Amino acid sequence: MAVNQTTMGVVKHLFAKESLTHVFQPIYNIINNQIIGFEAFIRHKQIQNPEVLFNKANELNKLYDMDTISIEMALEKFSRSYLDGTYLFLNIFPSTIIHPRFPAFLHELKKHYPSNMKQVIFEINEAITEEAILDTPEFLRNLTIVKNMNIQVAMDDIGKWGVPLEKMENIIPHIIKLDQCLALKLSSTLKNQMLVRELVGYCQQHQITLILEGIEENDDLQIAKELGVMYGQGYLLARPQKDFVN
Ligand SMILES: [Ca+2]
Repeated sequence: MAVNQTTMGVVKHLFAKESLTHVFQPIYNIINNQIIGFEAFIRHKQIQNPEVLFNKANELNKLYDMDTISIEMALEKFSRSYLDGTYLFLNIFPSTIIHPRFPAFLHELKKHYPSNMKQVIFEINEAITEEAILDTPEFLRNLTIVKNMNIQVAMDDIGKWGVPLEKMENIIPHIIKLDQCLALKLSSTLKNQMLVRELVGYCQQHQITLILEGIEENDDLQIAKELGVMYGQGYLLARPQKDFVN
């Protein structure tokens, strides 16, 4: 009993607001060099590696709690920054979206931050372990609740595990984010150039905004522009930072 209580106390503390913080990475319109938004990345004060953190949360069955605490904290900070016309990109796991408490959580968010909801974009993480969730009726039903609240939906990490075009037809995202594996050495990798060009065409046809992640070299940025990419993110443009900087 005593052991259990101690363990529970440790777990609770592990995912408490006091243990968590964020860094924010700007996302740019690469044509006019303006910031269009920021992606929030969760950081833990004791667990430095985010992957270790997510695995730990998963193992302790706390992924939903951590995901929703993270979303609320980032939005709370964003709401105090008064960044009109700028978007806040929030990572979310498919398992969070299908959680029974998720619709109520969304209503609470809307109650507290009514004027910021239209600035929120949920980035649905393409974690390979949760891929099957994307096809479930619960997922698509709760996604409709998200969209009806004027929250935009982005599909994250496209290209990392292949390009799930059939999933996009179910999800109908507003945005897709191309994984950094496509940006890396883009200027010298013909295969990736062809894929990016194809996806730019697909997005134009379906009125989806495309963002290329992981731009680190100027040559790759220039090629991305030539291929028709309008929005980008990556160390070359700006690193994640402690606050929103305009
Ligand atoms: Ca992301």
